[in-house]
Amino acid sequence: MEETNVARPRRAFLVGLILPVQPGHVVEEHLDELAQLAESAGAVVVGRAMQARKAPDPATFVGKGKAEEIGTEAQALEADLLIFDDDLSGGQVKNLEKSTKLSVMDRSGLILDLFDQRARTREARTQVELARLNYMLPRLTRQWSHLSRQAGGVGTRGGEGEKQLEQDRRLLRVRVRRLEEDLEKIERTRGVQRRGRGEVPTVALTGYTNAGKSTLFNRLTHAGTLAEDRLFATLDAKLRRGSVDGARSAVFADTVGFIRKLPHHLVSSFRSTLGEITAADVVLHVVDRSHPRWREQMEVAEAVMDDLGVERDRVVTVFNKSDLVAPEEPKNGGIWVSAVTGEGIPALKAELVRRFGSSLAASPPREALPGLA
Ligand SMILES: Nc1nc2c(ncn2[C@@H]2O[C@H](COP(=O)(O)OP(=O)(O)OP(=O)(O)O)[C@@H](O)[C@H]2O)c(=O)[nH]1
Ligand SMILES: [Mg+2]
Repeated sequence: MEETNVARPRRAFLVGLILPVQPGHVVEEHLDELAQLAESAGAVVVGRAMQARKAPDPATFVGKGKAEEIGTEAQALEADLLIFDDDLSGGQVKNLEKSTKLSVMDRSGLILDLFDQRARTREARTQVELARLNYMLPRLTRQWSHLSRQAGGVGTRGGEGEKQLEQDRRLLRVRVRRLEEDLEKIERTRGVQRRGRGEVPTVALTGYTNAGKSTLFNRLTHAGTLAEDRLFATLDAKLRRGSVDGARSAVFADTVGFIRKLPHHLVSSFRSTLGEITAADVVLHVVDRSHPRWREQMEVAEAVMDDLGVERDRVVTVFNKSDLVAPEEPKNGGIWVSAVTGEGIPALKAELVRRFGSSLAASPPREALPGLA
């Protein structure tokens, strides 16, 4: 008899909706990425379905008949989970679970699960919990009354209907306020550490998930940061000193990546981590130039940076993974590097030197820089 402690991975079936604004080939690509997200979260993807409609069905997102069809097909593949690429309402989740007899989640919920798995520090955990509560609040339906225990540790079972729902909401809001206060404290500490770094310029690495930020960070700072072919390998901002020009150095910050359809609450909850980007002297926008959709990925990252209030003139575009790009492709429009082979790194450092001019630190002792890894 075989016995194992490892839980059987969830078997996921993916669902996308083709809309007038979202043609079939785009939905295919979004589902490819959704599959990567699901696999990064430890699930096995067993199949996918798409439906073309003028608009989502308010009750079941896809059509009612289609939902039943998907349920049958997914069960035949022994799926235990349906993942929808777009946001679902609480009511849609409830109806879909009823008609398919499978658990149902959406892309935002999946990203939150993935972040949950990755969060290590108190800051990351607090931010993820806050994002999750903000995600849950508008989706609360009566069937979710178990939430009251999760949220407040108060075992209020057996309450009825609307009253129960109202109580759940109140508990969640109280918890949200607590978390926001905690985050403000953490943010103040970060601010103090940042000021402590004084004259040493900061360079933040940002960009789409899997672009190669951590690999480039390691190359620039000789750090051993986790770089992986998984989405959202990095959650916490990580700081480390790196030399840019002989004896002169800067503080580099590796940060969490972005993705399309990133839940809005996640971005706002990650304010303190993303603060490293807002506060940096120079922001390196790392782009996986070998990715077929690099242009769209760039736009997604640029939109988030705009949201965060990062002025474009602080941003240097870094086209990474040049080793995977056909040699005949013209290498213009940004700084081309390969974080893996080291190609282009001297040009990148030269650009940093040019931007910092005389403000580059003449290497103050390491211990004089608080908050570094
Ligand atoms: N061929 C090639 N692969 C690269 C290069 N840079 C990074 N990679 C690979 O791309 C994958 C993702 O790299 P990471 O550095 O983890 O990417 P990231 O942007 O930090 O990703 P997240 O933290 O998940 O947002 C890894 O498998 C790296 O080995 C490069 O220049 N060339
Ligand atoms: Mg990373």
